[in-house]
Amino acid sequence: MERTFVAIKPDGIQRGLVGEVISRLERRGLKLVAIRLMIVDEGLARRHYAEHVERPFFPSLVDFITSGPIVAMIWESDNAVALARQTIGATNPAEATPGTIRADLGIDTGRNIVHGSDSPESAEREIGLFFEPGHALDYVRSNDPWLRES
Ligand code: D4T
Repeated sequence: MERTFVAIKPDGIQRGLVGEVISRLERRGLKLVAIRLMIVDEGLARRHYAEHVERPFFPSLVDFITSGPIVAMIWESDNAVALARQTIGATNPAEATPGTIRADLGIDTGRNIVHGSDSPESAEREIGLFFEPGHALDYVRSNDPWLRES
């Protein structure tokens, strides 16, 4: 089993898309194991987006992610990182595949609704930034045999 970090960004909260985003990941078959409504402060924003520190869009990215509440989540499944990224879609909603969250619900890269870790290593790092150790729950979901053959 793999875990990935997904966050609904401030635009997703303000546009009332929390249920829609969670519903799409749930219906795909991923299992929600941790969730937190929170404000991201500047320090956390800078750590989360550290790889982009030299990019021209970095200041606006930090301003945006700190501009209102986000929903931080950990989702679990086989290949959770890849499955979540596929369900979320390409960074630019205008280039994302129809049927993905970003294509169906957005139009602009700077307001792309949701974040998903891009590798298992990133997921581990980001989960560590947003959650205390042991915060994620280990529980059995009764529909698992209907989602996975073994
Ligand atoms: P996140 O990290 O939000 O899941 O996005 P991606 O993994 O799909 O894309 P990314 O790391 O390349 O970009 C992070 C974040 O920066 C915003 N962004 C990106 C932006 O505002 N302008 C840009 O030109 C790019 C490339 C959107 C997502």
